[in-house]
Amino acid sequence: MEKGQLTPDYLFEVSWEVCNLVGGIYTVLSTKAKTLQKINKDKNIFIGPDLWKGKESPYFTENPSLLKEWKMQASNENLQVRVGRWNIPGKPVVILVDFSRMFDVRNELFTNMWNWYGVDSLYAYGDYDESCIFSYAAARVIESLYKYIGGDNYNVVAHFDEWITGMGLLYVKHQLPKVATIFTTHATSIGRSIAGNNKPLYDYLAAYNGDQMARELNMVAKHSLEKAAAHNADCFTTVSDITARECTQLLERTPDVVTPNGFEENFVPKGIAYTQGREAARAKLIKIAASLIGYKPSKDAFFIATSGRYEYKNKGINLFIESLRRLKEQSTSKKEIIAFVLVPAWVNAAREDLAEKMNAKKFDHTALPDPLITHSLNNYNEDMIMNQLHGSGFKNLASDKVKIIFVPSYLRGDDGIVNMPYYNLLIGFDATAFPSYYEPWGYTPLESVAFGIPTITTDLSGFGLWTDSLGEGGLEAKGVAILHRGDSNFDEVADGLAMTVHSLSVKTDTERKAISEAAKKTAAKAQWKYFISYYSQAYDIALQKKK
Ligand code: 1S3
Repeated sequence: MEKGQLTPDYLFEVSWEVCNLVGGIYTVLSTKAKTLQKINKDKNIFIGPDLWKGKESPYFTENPSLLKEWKMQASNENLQVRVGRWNIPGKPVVILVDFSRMFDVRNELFTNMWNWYGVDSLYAYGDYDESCIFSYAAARVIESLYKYIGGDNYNVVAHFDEWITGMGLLYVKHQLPKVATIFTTHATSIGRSIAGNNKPLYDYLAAYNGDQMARELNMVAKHSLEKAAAHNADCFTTVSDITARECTQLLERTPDVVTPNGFEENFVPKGIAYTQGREAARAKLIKIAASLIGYKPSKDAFFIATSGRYEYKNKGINLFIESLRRLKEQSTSKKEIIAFVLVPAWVNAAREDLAEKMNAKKFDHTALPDPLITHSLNNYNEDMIMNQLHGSGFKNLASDKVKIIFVPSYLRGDDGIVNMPYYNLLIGFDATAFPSYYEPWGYTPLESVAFGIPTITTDLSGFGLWTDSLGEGGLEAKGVAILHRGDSNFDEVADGLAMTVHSLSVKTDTERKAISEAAKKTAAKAQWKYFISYYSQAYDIALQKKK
């Protein structure tokens, strides 16, 4: 720590993804927690939504004696909270707030936000109301706790992640002017929307006006909230340089610090546990493939995956499938490639015919009628991934050298087919690919290399650019292959990806192990014990403003 640097006595962090596994922000918070816990102990408090409303949650262990007195006060203030610990390394204190009975504050809250900060909620839709009420409830929790602990006597930091929690930040700023506020955006909502709507985000970035684009793309409410939070925070941060440029242009405030996302090595098994984990995962991959396709893949089949939130174009899911189609049609290699698309979609249920086959004692050599997917979907005919798989002619015939399997369920260990959490399955792959078009950081490739699985990503992802910044060397040196992606080179990237997958698939076991070690070394440089210093900087910047 630098001399004179201010540190928080109390640190509150508010996110929709506290004890709620939705996407990358969950990974940021849940891996960072252990390092923060070492520094701030139980004065580091996460606040998230109580989506289980009093019922048991797999992520949370309630502890009635934690903050017992305060809870009584909170209940008198009509705050419905549970206090306990998050079931992750570091076991940080968590307050879950049930905001479901607070919706009647909506009109007054939105009016205040307009009057105080010019946040325009008039044309809001979708998840906006729920997000804002949650963040308001979380801010009320901070207000109540602040008064309870005598917050005026301490350095108190309230940290808010993503536009979802923007109103919480603005409320705290208004009610508790001595609290140092931090706003971290993990994307700009308007940048993501420009990218997702097939408009060129990068070549024309300097010409976009965020407010005008928000009107054009019907994003005014989210954008105006995000912009107000960014402008009013004592410290504004984002997760990569590429997103920082977007913030400068579209939100018209340059982040004070870039806080890249780290990882925690203790999520990765070591030694024999690693080998056993990899074998178990591989056995599961083989079983799923064999049961769908009706024959056992060769022992040295090459398993590759993409994964993440269902953002079809931005996450490069379309590009992944297209590159495999090209490989299927062009490759003369004898190597069998089995690709998995691990992207949660609108799942109805685990397929019974598949579950039955997987559990049967004797292997049945017939392919299932649909050997492309593991769960039934509510919208099979409209699903973009399914449509692309069909349109690309994937049939998963025994004779096809490239096969592809869509696993549309969240992998939490209870999906009925995989029945393993994501990390337990990830460890069994030979490679992963995340050819994103829009990716502020990109945890999926970082997680992959942390598990020693080489990955392919693009120079439009924060993680890809960070890997580039580590110096010379590509896949062999870093375990990460970076494809150059721009606004208009889809075709070239699809070919590049197909070639990289091919070249990885024909590596010898020794070569593969060397790349796997290189991957782990890259991941080791992205541990929180290094990256936490960027957060310390952010806390300091915010607290200095309160002096
Ligand atoms: C965002 O989640 P996403 O998948 O919507 O935040 C993640 C954590 O900072 C980041 O890794 C990802 O690129 C962003 O897109």
